[in-house]
Amino acid sequence: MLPEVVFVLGAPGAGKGTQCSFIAKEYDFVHLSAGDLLREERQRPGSEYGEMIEEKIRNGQIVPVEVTCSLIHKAMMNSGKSRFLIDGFPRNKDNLEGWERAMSDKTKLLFILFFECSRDLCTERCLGRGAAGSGRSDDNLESLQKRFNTYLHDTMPIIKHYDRKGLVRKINAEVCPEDVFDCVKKVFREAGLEKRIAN
Ligand code: UP5
Ligand code: MG
Repeated sequence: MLPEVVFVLGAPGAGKGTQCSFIAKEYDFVHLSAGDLLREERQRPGSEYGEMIEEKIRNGQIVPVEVTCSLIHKAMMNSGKSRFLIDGFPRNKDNLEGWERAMSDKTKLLFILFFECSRDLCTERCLGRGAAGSGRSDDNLESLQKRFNTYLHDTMPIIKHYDRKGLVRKINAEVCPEDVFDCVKKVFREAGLEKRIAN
């Protein structure tokens, strides 16, 4: 059986990471955040990509797919599991085409979870997280403006591409995390994905 993948998309701060943690606790899915994998690679001593990744992240630009896709692939293989939430990827045409070249034959894409949240609310959340000490070099107003431009110009077309294929499951992310998760559970139920059996 091919490994199964759900892509998780939405604006910066929409709550992708928060919801993926909830899902991974209750369902048999491994949460792989492309952003977290890139931040780890940036910190890895001897990484040839560290500086490039930091530069891209601070400027809200997208890292070339060869780097991101190979980190995702490696994390999938190392997990030994077969169901994955891929959080924050694919974000542009380069990501999409790179994934299709390298991974689409090796995986089954189930659907796209799309968290919809206004720019103002997302900005407030990310700035709040920055003020609370996230340590993220992109949780500041200047980087957030760039992240949003990239999201609107590069990522929205990818979401539309999947929507035309009937794969997008849109969720209102403007309510409290528990209420967002109720909608996520409904999507999983409708897709026939059961909760992990407690043991
Ligand atoms: N929060 C969450 N849900 C809430 C709710 N319902 N109500 C109130 N508050 C809520 O949440 C953000 C904050 O909001 C938290 O404080 C949370 O408690 C609160 P989070 O769950 O972290 O949201 P998320 O959507 O994951 O936000 P994140 O900032 O991680 O989104 P981005 O998409 O901007 O960040 P990511 O880490 O994916 O990418 C960062 C950068 O990496 C990109 O800009 C890019 O430069 C690079 N990148 C690539 O180049 N390629 C990739 O494939 C991926 C990333
Ligand atoms: Mg995140």
